[in-house]
Amino acid sequence: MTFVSNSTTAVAKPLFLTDVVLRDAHQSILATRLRIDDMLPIAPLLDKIGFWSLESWGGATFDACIRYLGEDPWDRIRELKKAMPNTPQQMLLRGQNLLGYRHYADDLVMRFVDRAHTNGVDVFRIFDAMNDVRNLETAVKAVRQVGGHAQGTISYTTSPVHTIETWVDMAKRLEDMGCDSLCIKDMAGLLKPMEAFELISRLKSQTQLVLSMHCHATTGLSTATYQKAIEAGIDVLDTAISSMSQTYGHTATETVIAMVEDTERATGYDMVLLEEIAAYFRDVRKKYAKFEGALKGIDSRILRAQVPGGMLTNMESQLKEQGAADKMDLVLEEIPRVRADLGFLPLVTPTSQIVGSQAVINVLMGERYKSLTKETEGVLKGEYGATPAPVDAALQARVLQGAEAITCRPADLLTPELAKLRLELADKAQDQGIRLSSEHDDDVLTYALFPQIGLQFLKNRDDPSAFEPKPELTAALATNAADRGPETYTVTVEGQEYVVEVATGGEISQIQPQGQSVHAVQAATA
Ligand code: PYR
Repeated sequence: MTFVSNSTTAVAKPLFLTDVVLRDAHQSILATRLRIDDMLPIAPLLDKIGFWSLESWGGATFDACIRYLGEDPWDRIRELKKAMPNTPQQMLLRGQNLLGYRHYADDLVMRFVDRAHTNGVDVFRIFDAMNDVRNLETAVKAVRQVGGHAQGTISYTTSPVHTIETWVDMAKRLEDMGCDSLCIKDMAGLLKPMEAFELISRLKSQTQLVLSMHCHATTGLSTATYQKAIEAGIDVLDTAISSMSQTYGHTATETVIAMVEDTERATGYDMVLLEEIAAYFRDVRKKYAKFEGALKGIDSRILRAQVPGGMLTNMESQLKEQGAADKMDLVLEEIPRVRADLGFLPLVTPTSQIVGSQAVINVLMGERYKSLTKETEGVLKGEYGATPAPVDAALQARVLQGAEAITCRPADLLTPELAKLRLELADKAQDQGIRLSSEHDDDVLTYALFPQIGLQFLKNRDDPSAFEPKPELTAALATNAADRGPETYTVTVEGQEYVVEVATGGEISQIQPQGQSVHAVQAATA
């Protein structure tokens, strides 16, 4: 039976999905630790589904690759693209912040986008943590220039100064800028079903943009919100394969497929293949158990604190390190206060870290703003762009000390930096004996985004011992396996008895004719 949706918009096309398992799902659930070795075996199946796109690069994965995994992020996107030629590869780009935490000059943004596209990125989801659309201009221009798909983004938040008009106005400006599509990015999972219906209906009637939506599941709202988004005519939804879904992550891919089955929005995706993919990640996930967050179901604190889930877990560990885990409730009360003083900015990288750290400092010092971080000062000076509402005037005056705040697009004040960085890295490479890759600018961009960690990575990239060890089975499974140890069997082939040793992983580690040494067998078969 086919159901017709009660949408206000005439929609007669399938719902499309972007699966985020290779980027945001493991960023949210496994502290960004998923390695390329655990992605490639399943890539051919992922490539068969027909996803609108697969989010596989960007966000925090670049940082995690060079800081923890010893993996070249540029190699990663090349490998992924090669393994999934039929599916657009999508990245999350932090506008003028690229994949780092400060604004970069325009020439660096242009070159970064160019290299990302050449290496395999097709769809660029571009956001700005302040929702200052001027900070998206260069990246959007660069994506259009290289022939990629530029997806502008609304970093969804709630505050007294944010209304539906705010979002519709922002969407129109992104459309005028030349974006090919628009994403409503709900990083904290705050968007309620009826609000989503209203917002999407308005965006559909007032823009021509293809609409995509990204909701985190942390508050438990995401699946209901997706249902209303579908009814309002959303084109694309972000989901994660079921075994890597929910908690700090996203609504499951299979759930949404089932929601629209037998309706005019049916996806046509193959559930049997998806079950195979889910089974694969169910096993892979076990290896990364030590990176799992504590959350089992829904974190209702987020409905009150209005912060992304990742920010809460970061703050919990920050407080634990300071021996102040009991101060969490005070910090949760402090965050909205700091956010209001900083002009109700959305909380997403890097503003979530800026507001979170300042709130922790305020609570630990027992006095609000006794000490200001460099980044809080940066927001007050206008270094990150325009805040949604004016910042606290007294605090701003204290930081500016008579100087003028920045009101232009901050990157207009930055001089080109690529040529200088090329020379700087070449010098350092020569001094420190660092071997640079043949795609020299990929290394330059790694160094530009992360001067210390990037240089360390380039120095050590051939030495796995300089990074986290590859995850193996979970401790419990590994103990069981280790208890068993390798198994030894005696088999008889054509009258000759052979001793076969089978390692815990199932590989045959030794075969020797009864009574001979392994050494002798190797010599005999060489
Ligand atoms: C990031 O910038 O990494 C996010 O996931 C928002």
